[in-house]
Amino acid sequence: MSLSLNQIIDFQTNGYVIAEDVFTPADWQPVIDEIERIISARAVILHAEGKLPELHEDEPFERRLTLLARQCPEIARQFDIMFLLGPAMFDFLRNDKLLSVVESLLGRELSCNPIQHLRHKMPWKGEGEQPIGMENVPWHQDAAVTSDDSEASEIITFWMSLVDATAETGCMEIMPEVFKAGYLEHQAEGGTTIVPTLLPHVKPIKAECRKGSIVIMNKYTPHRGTTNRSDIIRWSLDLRYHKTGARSGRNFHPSFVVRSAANPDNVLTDYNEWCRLWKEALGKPATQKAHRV
Ligand SMILES: O=C(O)CCC(=O)C(=O)O
Repeated sequence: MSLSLNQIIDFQTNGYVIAEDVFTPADWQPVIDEIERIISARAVILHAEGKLPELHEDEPFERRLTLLARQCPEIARQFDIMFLLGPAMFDFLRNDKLLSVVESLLGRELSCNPIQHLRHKMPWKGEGEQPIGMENVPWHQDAAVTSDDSEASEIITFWMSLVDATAETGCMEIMPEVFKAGYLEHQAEGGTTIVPTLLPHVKPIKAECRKGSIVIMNKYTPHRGTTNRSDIIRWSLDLRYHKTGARSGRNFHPSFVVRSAANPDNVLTDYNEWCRLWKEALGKPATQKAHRV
């Protein structure tokens, strides 16, 4: 599914667009099944080690990890794409519907950017309840998590939720049009975030969307995560793509070609090679900063 001309114009005007209902449940299910298998496998090991008393085997995808992590936070550690390296996730990074949307904005020569995450934002009822897992990501531009040698690269963020993303489950908040100001200085204090005195006085929008939709953002669009006040996990993916040949902003992690009209043989379809590239990159000592600050 390509974006419509109006959606492309909205993206160019506002620095974001929400493409609703791109995916059907069938597109997600292999990824969800894979995540569930990984959770079960970790749970069995931690249970055998005596670290996880209750397995909660009958709980659904939207709830089980919270119940397990409350007993044993270790189960949710390094629960991200580059550590899990699942074949269904590799397939999803190359999903045809997704790539057609990406192509609408970036053209025919596409690479998957290594800055990509699977997130499990756990419910938090507020003061009085111990939060588990990921904190809210504060106001930032994604350019701040790329190296400055990639300034000229268009690196576009494709954020999608595996459950409905609402104000209650913790959808993204976005500042429209601000991308035109370019890079705003960030600070490390408080988690890579725009220097508070530089934060634009712009009313943010709540990027609520149904499961199966994509929130697409320019790399200079300020956005932040919000608290999940529901009783389900807000599972989401944030993927990035860039034009093949452009700098990725993380040259020490692997980019790979996902679509090419000019050189179709360069498209990486080999799952084992993808795993090898990540393992090799993560096996090296970290010598460069991942964030600009
Ligand atoms: O998923 C979230 O809550 C934050 C994600 C985010 O900030 C990003 O994708 O850049």
